[in-house]
Amino acid sequence: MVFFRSVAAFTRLRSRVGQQSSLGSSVRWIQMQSSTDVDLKSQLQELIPEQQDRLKKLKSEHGKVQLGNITVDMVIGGMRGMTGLLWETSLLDPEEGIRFRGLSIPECQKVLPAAQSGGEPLPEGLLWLLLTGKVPSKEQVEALSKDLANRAAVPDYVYNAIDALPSTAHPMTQFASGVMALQVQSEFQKAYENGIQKSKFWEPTYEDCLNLIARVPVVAAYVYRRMYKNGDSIPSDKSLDYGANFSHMLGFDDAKMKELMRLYITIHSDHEGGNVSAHTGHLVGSALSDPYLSFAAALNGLAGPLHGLANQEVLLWIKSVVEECGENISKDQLKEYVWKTLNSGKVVPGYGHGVLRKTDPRYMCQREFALKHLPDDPLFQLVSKLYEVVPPVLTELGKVKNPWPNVDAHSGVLLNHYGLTEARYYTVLFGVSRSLGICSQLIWDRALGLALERPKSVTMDWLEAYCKKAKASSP
Ligand code: NMX
Ligand code: MLT
Repeated sequence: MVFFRSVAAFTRLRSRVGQQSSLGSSVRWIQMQSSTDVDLKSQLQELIPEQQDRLKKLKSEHGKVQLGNITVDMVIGGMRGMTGLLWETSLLDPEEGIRFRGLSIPECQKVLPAAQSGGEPLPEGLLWLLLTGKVPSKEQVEALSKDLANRAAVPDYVYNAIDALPSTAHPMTQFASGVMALQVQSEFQKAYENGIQKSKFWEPTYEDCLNLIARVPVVAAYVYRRMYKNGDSIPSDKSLDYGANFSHMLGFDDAKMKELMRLYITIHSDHEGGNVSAHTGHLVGSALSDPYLSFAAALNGLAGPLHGLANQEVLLWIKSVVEECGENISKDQLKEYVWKTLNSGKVVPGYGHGVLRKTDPRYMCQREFALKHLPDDPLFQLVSKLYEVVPPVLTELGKVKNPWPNVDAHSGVLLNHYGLTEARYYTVLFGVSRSLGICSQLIWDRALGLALERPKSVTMDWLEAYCKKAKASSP
């Protein structure tokens, strides 16, 4: 639960958000920044002792409360449904989807500052929200935007490390290598070597995280221009916000593409802590590996086809549909194509989820963007047809727990529309965005002194013996 501090701001907010159907009849309390201080680090300095006390109290008063039963299915089945991680920045509801510090995506679109009135949220605002739990003012977002722009210098050895790879290497390999090379500048590693106190760990972590978030778009854009635009890099423009500048460095200056990039970075940033990339970042960070090491590890998880690489797979799959059947494919033909994919042992990319049991709200907001800006795009129309055709087929398959589309089912056709057609690059965009969520939580991991992650594993022998014993002792 987030609490509200400024009455005037709440009144304004309620008149803007109060009628949101997603809020239902319950009044939720949204915390607006009451401070006019535009320095994010000093805001955190105030918040951290409060949250440390809160965690201490939780542990001392409720440390022995049970959160559920672990079954053999859960141990075998990828720990699905097993509550086992503390993750402060966002929470995922299977039916409703993600909430960033309590705010749904439509709420974020309403209350976070935008580049233009009624436009998409600025990712810097979302970063402020993830870190502080408070909705920032426009001035605070502008200050954070400038801070990030001033941190964005990337040393030449990072480019050289990328250049050492063949330009045909997968963009995620090049991107993760660039992030590893950025690690040379880790403040946390230096501070740790110099014997920093545990209570101060969060401070160099904060510096590393803000530097990393500032620098990943530069590295990502370098990879794109190297692979697809003859190495002709575009320097960053410090006058632009984070999303617009990334789009600019990639070579896309269309105002709508910049809006899309702001939305894209906002919605892909965080999806609670159990997904492969977030969990990996948190796990590696729990060994006190610095944020660059942790985030590079997270990227390697994101690069898997069941996780972030699915956005690449979706566009390639859609293009294969068009190649084989044309753009004006009928629903019956499409259904046949979906079955052909399934019968060949492949998954339908962009559909299904480990937690969600409804259409992903990240899919819905991208669909709304498409309906507003590109309703006649033939690939968008194909994506819309798939939305009707795929869920009944996956339901008929009988084993899929969630037949509905996830975030990756939509992103490619939007990017493709504005000229970013190179599908193999798409997961890099996801990675840039995910730096916001993973780094925000890493700062809190160190501020709260969260423990080394070390769950217990068992063998099949152990499980069989345990179950035999449990059966024998049951009445
Ligand atoms: N197409 C075909 N089969 C599927 C699909 C799908 N889209 N989704 C689930 N299944 C299968 C799954 O492979 C499993 O089969 P088996 O028992 O033979 O191993 C069965 O249905 C049960 O899986 P679920 O419990 O529904 O899903 P799970 O939690 O294991 O996996 C995903 C979740 C996301 C990995 C899975 O739905 C999938 O492979 N989707 C396609 C890839 C994708 O879009 N990934 C992106 C997820 C979002 N992200 O960005 O990370
Ligand atoms: C994500 O955004 O990380 C994906 O939807 C996967 C997940 O939440 O498991």
